[in-house]
Amino acid sequence: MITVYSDDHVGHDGKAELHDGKLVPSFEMPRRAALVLARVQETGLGPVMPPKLFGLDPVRRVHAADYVAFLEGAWDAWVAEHGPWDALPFTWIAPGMRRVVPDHIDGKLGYYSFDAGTPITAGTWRAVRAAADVALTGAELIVRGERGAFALCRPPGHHAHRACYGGYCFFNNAAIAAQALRDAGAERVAVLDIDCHHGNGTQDIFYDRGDVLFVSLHADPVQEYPYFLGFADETGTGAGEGANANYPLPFGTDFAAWSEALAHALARIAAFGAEALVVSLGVDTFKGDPISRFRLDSPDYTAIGERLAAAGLPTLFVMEGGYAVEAIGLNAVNVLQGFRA
Ligand code: Q9C
Ligand code: ZN
Repeated sequence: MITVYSDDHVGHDGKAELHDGKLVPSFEMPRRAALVLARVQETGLGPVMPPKLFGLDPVRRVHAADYVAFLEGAWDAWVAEHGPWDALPFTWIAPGMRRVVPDHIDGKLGYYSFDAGTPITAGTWRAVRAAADVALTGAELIVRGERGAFALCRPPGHHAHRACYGGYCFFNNAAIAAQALRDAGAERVAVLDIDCHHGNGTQDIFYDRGDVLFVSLHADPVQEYPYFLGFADETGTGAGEGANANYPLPFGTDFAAWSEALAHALARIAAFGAEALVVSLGVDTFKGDPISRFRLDSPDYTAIGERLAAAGLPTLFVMEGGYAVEAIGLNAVNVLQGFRA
């Protein structure tokens, strides 16, 4: 299986995030992608290629133009105001307030975000652009007939909405890839999100569309981030009614229970008649993950890959979360090896 990877992520290197009332070192760090890449190379999964450059047009197919422009200029605007320390928002729009775009960068950060865990740094723009190119290059491999491809994206993307960042995500790489597959002629595309957190951004981007099915297995939002989306009664709206399926699972979920939900998810995907599958591949379902509460073990990821292969669809894997850094390479590449076997 071909892996698409760019070094351009390394400059996205947040110092800290708000966690348990403290500013702690960012869980989402450059070493994550480096270790996944190392494991790809060690295991001989297949060739590693750099992304092609697609520009921002395919990004704007799923993200608002003003949001993309904001991200491009955010670091410079922040530095001009506060100097070169990570940009973090501290206030947001609540019900009863007005949705107006502020002039000041501090207000803009709140306007375009939903949490205080997602720093913008000097290298963020370069990294988010490269991650989108990585995903788009992976999508192109699928269009050209590859049965599977791995977009080793960093930063991750599934929490990013059309015009809003958070959850360590800026551009929604999986959504950009799914849209690119549609634009290349696939009539129906499914996105299966197996990150431990609900893919709120991806769901929202496709919520009113019947051509892209979104299916997600994740920790129940009554217990876990992102808290405000990802419930089982969210089934889509308008033309998208019936094209969204959430499988919220409790803290402590092990592979047996997770696996049952996967069977339901795969049945939904089969019934939808997708021509291609995008997998939002988070491995923060691992029992050793420092911020998640599921109990999957490393060999389970191989079994997941086998199950995904059995779905029989051309499949693009897009890297999302996973914060047990020492195990991230093993767990992520186990999925890919299971798929290939
Ligand atoms: N104190 C992804 O896995 N912060 N994002 C949790 C709790 C948000 C995870 C911190 C976690 C976002 C792509
Ligand atoms: Zn996650």
